Amino acid sequence: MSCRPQKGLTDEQYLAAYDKVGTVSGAAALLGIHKRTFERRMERIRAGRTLDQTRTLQFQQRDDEVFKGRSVLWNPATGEHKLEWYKTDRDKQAQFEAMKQAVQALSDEIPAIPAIRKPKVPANDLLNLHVLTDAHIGMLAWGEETGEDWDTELAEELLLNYFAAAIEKAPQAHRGVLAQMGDFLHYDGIDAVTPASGHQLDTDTRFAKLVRTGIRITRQLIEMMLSRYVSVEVIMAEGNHDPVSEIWLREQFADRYRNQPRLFIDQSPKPFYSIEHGDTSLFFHHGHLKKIEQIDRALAAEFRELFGRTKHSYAHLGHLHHYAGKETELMTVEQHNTLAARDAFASRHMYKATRRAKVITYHATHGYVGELAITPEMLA
Ligand SMILES: [Mn+2]
Repeated sequence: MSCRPQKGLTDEQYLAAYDKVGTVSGAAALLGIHKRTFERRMERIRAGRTLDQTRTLQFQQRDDEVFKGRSVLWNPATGEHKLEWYKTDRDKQAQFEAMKQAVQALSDEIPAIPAIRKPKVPANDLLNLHVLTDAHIGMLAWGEETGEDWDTELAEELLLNYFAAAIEKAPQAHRGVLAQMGDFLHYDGIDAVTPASGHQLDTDTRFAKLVRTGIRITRQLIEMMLSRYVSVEVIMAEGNHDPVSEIWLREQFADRYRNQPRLFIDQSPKPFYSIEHGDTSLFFHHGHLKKIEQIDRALAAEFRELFGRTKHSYAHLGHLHHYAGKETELMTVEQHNTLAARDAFASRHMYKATRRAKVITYHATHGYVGELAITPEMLA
């Protein structure tokens, strides 16, 4: 129950109190009101927006109140109305609606991720697959020891330069797939070790910084994809260096871009992934659980239906950093190079591989139709 009208204080009373005491807090205390209430009212008075009338004359029902009745106290001798009570109750539904509106208003203030303008690509049957595997961001390689330098900063610079060039030079395709095929981050937690075997890893950074860098790079790659392709799919495959990080990367980006209808982020927690493009199917696996010799059968079994309804199938692996390709009776399998430099471990064991990344173009009906390869030297 509420009693209206309130016996509100007049502008005159505010000004008098201030004149008398000389400070805002003193005047507020004198009137028995909160200091902030006093300040707000003084602002109104200075702006010429008096509350005198509205305060004393009007009963205003709030949005979430229901008017229930009115009581009047009057003098039986003179018939004069002395006081009026307006009885209200909170309407549950209206209260809920008001709350919903408040929440809505709050979220209106959170800047939405600006929609990336849809590129004008004539409809065609092409899909560009951007393969990016074993970036090993966070790894430290010292050129004198390994032949080439690598650290977090170099990784970020090279990946973004590479990707800008690849996006620009790749043929026009309606559909784009970013296959980030694992070991994107060199280590997976506070300790710089491989999660499965605990091998000590060489790193130049702190994990929190690595997380931030990984997110920043991925966001830019995705946005470049969206600016180039009408429809974009992103795979972030678990690697043996970053099985946990790939989970939060996938989940975080799926949530961040939940209102992007042109973008699909594969959130599958299984270490095998697929894309269907007309009669063409593409499969992905980091390469730590199945090797190139067994991967075709494993994928045909895992994706039995998709494999069965498509005519051309291609499997993509990373993990070993060197190139291998073969065609089996089931599918064409490729193991991909990386853009990253070798670490001391690889260099001491004389693992040698070309640094390279590719964009492979597939046709919905004809399968593989071409590719673009870029090495770090080409970007220098
Ligand atoms: Mn690996």
